[in-house]
Amino acid sequence: MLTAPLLKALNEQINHEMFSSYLYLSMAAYCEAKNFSGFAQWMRMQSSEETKHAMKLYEYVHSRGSAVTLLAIAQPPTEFHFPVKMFEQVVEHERKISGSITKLYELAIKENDYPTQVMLQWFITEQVEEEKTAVGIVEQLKMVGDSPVSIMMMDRQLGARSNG
Ligand code: OFO
Repeated sequence: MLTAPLLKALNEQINHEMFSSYLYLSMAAYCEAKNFSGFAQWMRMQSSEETKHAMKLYEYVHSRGSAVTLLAIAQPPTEFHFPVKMFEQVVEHERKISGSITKLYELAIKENDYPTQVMLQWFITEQVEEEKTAVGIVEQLKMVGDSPVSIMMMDRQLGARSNG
């Protein structure tokens, strides 16, 4: 069984992951409405990846004989500054999530919960990858500038993402 503080923190992390999923889905809807279907596709895949992260934690909590409590998901913003600032927002958000995973890991150490520490190592590695990907897109967007042709090319490139 998980200790009460760890269970509470894991429930909160599930909520952060679900909010991430909501945030990226909102970005997808925004891109869709602007007819950037490639950017929208990338965001949809990112959203679905975040749901998987939440479910990974959900399954883990149950595998430890505890029960998940789902918390209310906050409404995400609906307006974004396309495209550079929107991706900068993704980077900023992922850094925040990395911070909450780190806090969770510190708590697992404090609670002497070794299985949770091992489980969270997957998330720590994943966050490095997520931050790197988002920073890479920001850099590319800055490089190509705001010419319509470049944006259309980026739209096509990001639209090729099929895993989430
Ligand atoms: Fe994008 O992060 Fe989940 O964990």
